[in-house]
Amino acid sequence: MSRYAITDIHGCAKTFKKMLVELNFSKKDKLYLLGDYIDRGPDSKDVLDHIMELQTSGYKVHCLKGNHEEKILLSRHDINQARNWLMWGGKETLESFGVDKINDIDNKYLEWMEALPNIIELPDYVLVHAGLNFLIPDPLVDQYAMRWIRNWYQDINLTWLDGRTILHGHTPMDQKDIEEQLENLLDDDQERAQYLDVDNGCVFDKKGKHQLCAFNMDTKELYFLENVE
Ligand SMILES: [Mn+2]
Repeated sequence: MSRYAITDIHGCAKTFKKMLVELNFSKKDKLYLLGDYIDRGPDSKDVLDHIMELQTSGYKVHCLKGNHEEKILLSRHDINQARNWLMWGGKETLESFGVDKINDIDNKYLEWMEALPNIIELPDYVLVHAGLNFLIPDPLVDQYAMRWIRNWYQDINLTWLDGRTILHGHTPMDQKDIEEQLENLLDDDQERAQYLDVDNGCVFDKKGKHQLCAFNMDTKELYFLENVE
């Protein structure tokens, strides 16, 4: 049994499915998906279909809400949000569903996204899409930050974290920077901040990115897979 984390799939359904094959993902394993399933990439509908199908056929897949899920949900009732969302890759999401308006998307997808949590706490990991707001005494109070925050590492409260590692996505990183974060994490210096960003910018066609990253939370191995969309 292994626990895996993957984030920011952003409509890259083929790459996501290929990664699960490479990982040999089975019903004995657990998969934690850290949000941003949709937008920008070519097949957001297929990403959601595949996740929901895995969940209903007995695979253990636990999903967080990302800022892109929040954005599509807000866009249903707010024209300004919708304008933003369309520019942030929402147009591609509508195309993948073959519709012109959000309200023509089957409600089961929107309800599924609406029900997603912002955080999963495990004995050894804290999972969030973007990060935590450590500028307040209890970071659990700021649910918005969990989906949106950037540049928060310098504020980490190691006492609050109590030996756990924060796993997150949201800010695309080069492969070498993810590998360096993991090295720091595995270093035995207890004073070090404990975090790992596993977003390798799968949907962005840029040097050092354009790969989907998976992290084995038990063996602490990283996997990188070139975007195959
Ligand atoms: Mn994000």
